[in-house]
Amino acid sequence: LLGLEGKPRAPFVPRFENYQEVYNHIAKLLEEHNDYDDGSYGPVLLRLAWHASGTYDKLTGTGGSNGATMRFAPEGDHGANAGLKAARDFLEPVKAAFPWITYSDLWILGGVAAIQEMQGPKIPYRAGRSDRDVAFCTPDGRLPDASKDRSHIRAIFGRMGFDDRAMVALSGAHALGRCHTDRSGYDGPWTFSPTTLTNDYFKLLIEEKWAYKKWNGPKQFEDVKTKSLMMLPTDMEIVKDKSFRKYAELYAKDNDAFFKDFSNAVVTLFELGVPFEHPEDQRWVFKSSFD
Ligand code: ZEM
Repeated sequence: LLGLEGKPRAPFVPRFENYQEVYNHIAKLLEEHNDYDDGSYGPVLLRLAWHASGTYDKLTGTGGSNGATMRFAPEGDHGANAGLKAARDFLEPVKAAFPWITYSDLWILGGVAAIQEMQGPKIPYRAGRSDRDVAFCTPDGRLPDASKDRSHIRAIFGRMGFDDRAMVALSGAHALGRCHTDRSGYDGPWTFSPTTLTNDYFKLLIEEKWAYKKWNGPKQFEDVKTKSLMMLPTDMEIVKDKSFRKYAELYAKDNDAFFKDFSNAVVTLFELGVPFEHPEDQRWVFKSSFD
């Protein structure tokens, strides 16, 4: 490319400040569009980042957030991804305002902003994902099935490389958001504050009594006291399995321990399979809108 003087123009290499601008833009949109669901697009943005990342397979090195292949029909239409169009559409004006960012980096930055803006821990970030074409779509069935048991949870998250402790920490994301009958078939939120990240998911799992919900939908649990909260069969495994339960008890008692382990596990999740140029010790920490 030539500039006005006919000299080569230096290519635009975005820096931390540029990504912080994108973060700020997402934070502003989150604040403006507070009429969605329980008052925030935050939960569905986090779910988009998780489903982009959670397809990773450590044996073949396929899947993960590099590629943003959920843009394409085979992967976007997978049952597990139902409803995530809302999150992708939310980020479209951000892509238009900052065309230099890849969809792959943008979706993960959306997840980072969602967690931080919903008062969760800082999620250090590295840029460097590139968008790939439809040929890189992952096969269906790589994301967890909520109707299954502990062996399925361990198989799915083990395939990504996670241990029991990280699996439990990551599950704490279900403090946020809700199930939608027109997406997964399940119904309701896990906590009373679904737009603020807390360790309430673990507190409720351990302290409340849970019973099967009597309805025509898929098998799920409801709290006996208020019947207004829900747990998936996979959520209940977190307190039924001895090894999982140990960590759930720790996180229920100690929000700082939860935040620390959650942040570490999410950073790992969001980077699975990405061939970064930037070293691990040079991750960026974005300022939140309330910092
Ligand atoms: Zn979820 N998740 N998830 N999850 N998830 C839902 C919603 C959300 C499982 C699952 O089947 C479901 C992780 C792990 C697991 C979020 C984040 C993370 C829903 C409801 C289901 C059925 C979807 C709907 O109807 O809209 C299972 C089986 C999991 C593991 C065993 C991990 C890990 C997450 C992030 C780190 C979030 C934020 C939501 C709420 C989305 C929303 O729209 O409110």
